[in-house]
Amino acid sequence: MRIDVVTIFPEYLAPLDVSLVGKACAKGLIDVHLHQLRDWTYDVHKTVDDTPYGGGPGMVMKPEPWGLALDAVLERGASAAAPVPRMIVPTPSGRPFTQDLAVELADEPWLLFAPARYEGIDRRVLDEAATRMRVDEVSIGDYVLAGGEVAVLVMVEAVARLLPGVLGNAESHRDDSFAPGAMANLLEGPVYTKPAQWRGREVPPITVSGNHGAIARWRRDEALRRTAAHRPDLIARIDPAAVDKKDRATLAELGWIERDGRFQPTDAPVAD
Ligand code: JF5
Repeated sequence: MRIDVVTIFPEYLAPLDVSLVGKACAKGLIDVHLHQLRDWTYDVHKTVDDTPYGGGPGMVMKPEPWGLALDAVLERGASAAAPVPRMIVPTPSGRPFTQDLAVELADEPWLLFAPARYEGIDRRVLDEAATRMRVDEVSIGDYVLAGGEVAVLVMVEAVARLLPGVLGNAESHRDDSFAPGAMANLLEGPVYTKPAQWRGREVPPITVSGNHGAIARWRRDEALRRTAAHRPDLIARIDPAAVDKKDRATLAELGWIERDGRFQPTDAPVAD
């Protein structure tokens, strides 16, 4: 997979040389190209921002450097296997970045990230780019960053670990929270390793029982408990048909009962 990033802070993307993504690059599984947006400015100050039309606080990224940068990257990166990239623009007002979107992006041969600074990029840049390639504005969460670079790091790491050959067997991802499977859409419960006793604390005896059926059952209960505590929205999305008797009992103990075909808090008002 080829990944291009156009940014005024390429140094901010230095972590892409480290750890999992760094190793994937070293193995030739990912080919990262960082570009300095200011290389496509032609004034002495290398200006990339200007005041917003209509007034208001902050600055907006000027269209001309972005237009030239995108022209150059599209030309330089094009290959028979990947004639155009899929462009991703991080912004709090984008569509949510989810594991499903990471899986979709992991299937693309070429990604082009355009992280903004200031109040964002002149809209015409995205509108024109969208006539040449698929463009998605994507949010990594409901908070505001100083710029999109950190969001690019997040997305590249989430995508990279899904590429064939990036993860070793030991770190395989089939049991991830949000990955498809039996625990789909449940958060993972606690994990333990040796020593079995540490600072007077024992691991839960079930985890060393050797009873793999009972361990799987316990893990599922712990997953339900954590999900109910931290992400009640995910409990509300559980398909009641995917739930066994013990799940149902655990959910009831946690204050969730099935009503009108979905799980709801025991004390939720009754719909009429
Ligand atoms: C950005 C305008 C882009 O702050 C973010 C962000 C938050 N969640 N996902 C992305 O991106 C930087 C800030 C303001 C455009």
